Amino acid sequence: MTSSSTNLQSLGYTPSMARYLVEQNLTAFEPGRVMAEHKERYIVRTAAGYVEAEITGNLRFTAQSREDYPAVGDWVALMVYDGGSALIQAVLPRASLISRQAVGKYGERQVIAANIDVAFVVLAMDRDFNLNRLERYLSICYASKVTPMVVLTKTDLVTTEYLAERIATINARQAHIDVLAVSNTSQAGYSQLEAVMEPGKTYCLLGSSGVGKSTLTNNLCGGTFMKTDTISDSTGKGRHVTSHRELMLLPNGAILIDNPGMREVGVADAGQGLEQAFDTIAHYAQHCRYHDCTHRSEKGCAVLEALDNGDISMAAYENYLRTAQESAFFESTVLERKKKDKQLGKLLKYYDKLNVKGKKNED
Ligand SMILES: Nc1nc2c(ncn2[C@@H]2O[C@H](COP(=O)(O)OP(=O)(O)OP(=O)(O)O)[C@@H](O)[C@H]2O)c(=O)[nH]1
Ligand SMILES: [Mg+2]
Ligand SMILES: [Zn+2]
Repeated sequence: MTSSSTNLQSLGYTPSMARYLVEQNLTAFEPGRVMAEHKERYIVRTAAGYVEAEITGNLRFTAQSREDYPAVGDWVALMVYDGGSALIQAVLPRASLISRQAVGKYGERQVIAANIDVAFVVLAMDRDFNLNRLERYLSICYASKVTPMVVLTKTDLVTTEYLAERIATINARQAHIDVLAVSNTSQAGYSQLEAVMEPGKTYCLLGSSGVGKSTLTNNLCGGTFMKTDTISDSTGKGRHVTSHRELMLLPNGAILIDNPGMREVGVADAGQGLEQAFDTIAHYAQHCRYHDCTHRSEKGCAVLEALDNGDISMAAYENYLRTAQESAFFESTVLERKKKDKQLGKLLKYYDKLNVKGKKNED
């Protein structure tokens, strides 16, 4: 274990977590927060310092999916051994968990980070700006019970008028979202950004590759912790500079998680998150004639009526339908898998019985 002691509260530790350890008879273990993960090895920060840990065999055995494994931002109970190795015994209950549809694996989730208070959805002003993508991020955040905030970067590359026009475009489609604008070059807008960050609260950066998440992280940290890179204009795609997630305690007392850029923002089962991200549509949907209206062709559909009247934009409507369809597809894939697992379970039981019978016959 390395030195650099810290008090756990400054990392976001709460009294309810301490109570949980007592209730679960875990007081023999040390609490710590997962700072980084690499192939099932975790850097955990405890009151005494940093330690590299693995999970117990039992935790691995009982895990039903990726979500049961520790994620960056998780609080864990671990046993630290002499010599510095450590085993994670349990993952403490999470206040929130950001996950998305895993790229190329339908019905599976990829966990992004745990115990996040606010997600900064980062959009760069040069070429990254895309409202549909923003709404997908918002669906993910709301579904994860994380408050989203938009951070526009690279404002030094555009005029004040252009920036104002873009902010107005966001506000027109998303009335309730806070929008901040910064330049990582001039640090314009940093004071407003730092003003919203509270000590002991955890923030994470979501956004495409190259929008300036790590540059922002480094500037807020006051040093170079995350690698950043200049992506040449012609080959803007296909290069991800950040390859892992990392949690950092900032000088202002807030906690920040930098993430690798996302090329695909796939929503898993967004559920209520969808209604929050598309709140205008959800508002009209309450007045549809049919309770299970799909807002595509039904008579008495208040959403289609609002679309006709221009109260809902075609772009928002289309993005809503696409995102809702994706969410429904995720749910049906999960259900199908559960059904198959159940069938397989029954089959296994059947073979077990045969086996028992077979053994009896041998006696
Ligand atoms: N002009 C300008 N350039 C910026 C700004 N922020 C970041 N950059 C540049 O954009 C490039 C990419 O920045 P990164 O911070 O590495 O981007 P990232 O979002 O961390 O990218 P990934 O790690 O791949 O997800 C670097 O060359 C930065 O110098 C900004 O506000 N203005
Ligand atoms: Mg990065
Ligand atoms: Zn409808």
